[in-house]
Amino acid sequence: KTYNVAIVGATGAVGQKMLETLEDRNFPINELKLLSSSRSAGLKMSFKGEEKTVEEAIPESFEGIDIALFSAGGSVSKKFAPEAVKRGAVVIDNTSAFRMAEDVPLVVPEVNEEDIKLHKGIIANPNCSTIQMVAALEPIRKALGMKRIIVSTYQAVSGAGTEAAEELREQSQAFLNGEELEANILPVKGDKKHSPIAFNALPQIDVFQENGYTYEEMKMINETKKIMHMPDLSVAATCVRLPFFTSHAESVYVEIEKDGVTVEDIQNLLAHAPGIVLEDDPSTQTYPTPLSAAEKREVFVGRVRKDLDHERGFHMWVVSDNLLKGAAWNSVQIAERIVSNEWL
Ligand code: 11C
Repeated sequence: KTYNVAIVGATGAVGQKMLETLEDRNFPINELKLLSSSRSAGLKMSFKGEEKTVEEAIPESFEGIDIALFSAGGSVSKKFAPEAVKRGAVVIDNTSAFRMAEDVPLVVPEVNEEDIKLHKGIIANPNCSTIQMVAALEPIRKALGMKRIIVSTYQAVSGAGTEAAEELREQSQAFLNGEELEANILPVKGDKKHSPIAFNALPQIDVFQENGYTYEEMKMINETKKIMHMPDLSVAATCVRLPFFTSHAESVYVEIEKDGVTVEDIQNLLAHAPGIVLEDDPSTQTYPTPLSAAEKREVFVGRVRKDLDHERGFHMWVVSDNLLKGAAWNSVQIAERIVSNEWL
């Protein structure tokens, strides 16, 4: 059986990766539609050696579509996802538009695949930094229970889109030429003030909320509780943008429920968990980095240590390609599970 698939936001950083991932995975496609805003309509993209023209998204674009992957910003999803659902498509939405809505499953297949079948037309793909963290923590939670998470992130510029990546490139060149740095995009496009990212670290990802946390930090906190079905879990997050292009890295502190657990126990759980690769050997300086994880679909974990003061506390380093597992691959993975389980 084959399916009619649409990508909305096909020309964006994530949209391009969705196209590549559908091709790499040989997803059973009958017809593929590439949709975008009027600005990118007419651009050509290649799929399985064939040139395809990007079309402007309109409600009628979704006639006959079985699965629509959205990654063109929250306002586009809010406008067009209901139109797609009305026409019989299942929407996998990679924006924050519907993530916290009660009747929308928020899914990382390694954690809560079963939630997919509760969908009423829309399934939300979580924020990239949330996805890799919950994928790494799920095998630990399942075996040992979990009480608290404290996470600090080290996030790539591509998370803020292709313009942010271009800004890092231009600023880096200017910095090395001894020129003044021009900042127009980061930390947040459209916010009041901009700061250089090249050779810098910005402790702001997305806009500030009233409680002093950023929206990115609140996404990590709220989405984690929803995905893991743990409304009372303690989660704290600090999200920081760093000057590299791909992969988010995270320093994760987790407090488990069980006593007497060793570092080896945690490493064993991670080594056998789906979608996780353990790269952890201090004797050979083995640990994942943003560069080593880039262009790969898995979540990489290293630096597993026991807290020196808390018997049930563990620290670890979690790295994954933010555009793949953090976005395009997680979305395609959800589509694969829908198809294989007939959850359309
Ligand atoms: C970033 N995590 O790195 C963001 C990008 O809610 O899907 C993804 C935003 C989202 O800036």
